[in-house]
Amino acid sequence: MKFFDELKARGIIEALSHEQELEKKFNEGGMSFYCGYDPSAKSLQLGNLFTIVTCMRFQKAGHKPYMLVGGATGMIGDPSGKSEERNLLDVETLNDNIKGIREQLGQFVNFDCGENSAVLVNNADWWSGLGFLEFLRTIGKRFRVNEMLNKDSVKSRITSDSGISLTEFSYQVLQAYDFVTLNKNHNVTLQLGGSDQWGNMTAGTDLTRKMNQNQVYCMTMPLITDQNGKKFGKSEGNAVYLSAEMTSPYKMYQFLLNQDDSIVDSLLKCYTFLSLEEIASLKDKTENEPHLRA
Ligand code: 383
Repeated sequence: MKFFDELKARGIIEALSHEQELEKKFNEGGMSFYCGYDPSAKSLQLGNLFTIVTCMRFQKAGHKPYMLVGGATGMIGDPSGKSEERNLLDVETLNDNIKGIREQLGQFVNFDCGENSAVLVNNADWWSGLGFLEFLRTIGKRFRVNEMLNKDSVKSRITSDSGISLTEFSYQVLQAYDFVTLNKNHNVTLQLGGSDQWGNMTAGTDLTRKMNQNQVYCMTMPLITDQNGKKFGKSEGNAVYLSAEMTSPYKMYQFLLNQDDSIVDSLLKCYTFLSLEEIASLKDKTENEPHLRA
């Protein structure tokens, strides 16, 4: 099965910026792509893992991953999907978190497989040296505030009592310019992210067109929900972390084992490398021989 069809069949694609072009490019291989992770905690969680596993699939299909740790964006806080302004993290906590996340990202994608080896990048490398006036003159000028106000992440907050700070309002500009920088320096042409990231990602494709005169693309993955429509990956309201110190392997195992039969099929498609045939046969067994479940 072609790579694009496999992504579709597994339910991994929520939205594509350019469907037909991307179908061809995904199947051909050789794209450099990126996905970003903010250091908001010491460890990534199950929700992030879906996107990491997708990055592994793209790498196996011959594309080159740039795994971005948001040393700069983590200092600001993404308003996407958040109903309230967040507290800023102090620099020491951020540095600890960056270290933890770098180590985790290193365990999944392959950093030593020749031409399409993965690369770790940190957006603090290009943001920390940029002055405010220079920022306003070179990047700020390219943004229309009315378009920024139209992003879901901002729109939902504007109408709330607490509103949104200039800090969080500016977040989309940071992520957009990351795409411009990775495109310019590493020829990255694709960004992957969860559906909560669509607004930030399309801000990046627009800005890359304006600043680099290059066409770049994005793909989002669906938010995985449980049988009640709640965000998957939380146990009693707490995130299930990938770090064994923060969530014990036993607890993670129990969490996964306790998932409702009705979502197991989609979890296997998104989180594992089992073939679609194997998953179909497991689904069949779950439906017809539920009493044999181990
Ligand atoms: C920062 C700078 C970039 C590109 C992306 C980022 C991070 C992004 C974000 N992502 C979430 C995170 O960090 O906030 N603004 O926890 C999550 N991701 C991925 C996926 C997801 C998103 O790391 O939907 C779940 O895991 O996109 O919520 O230049």
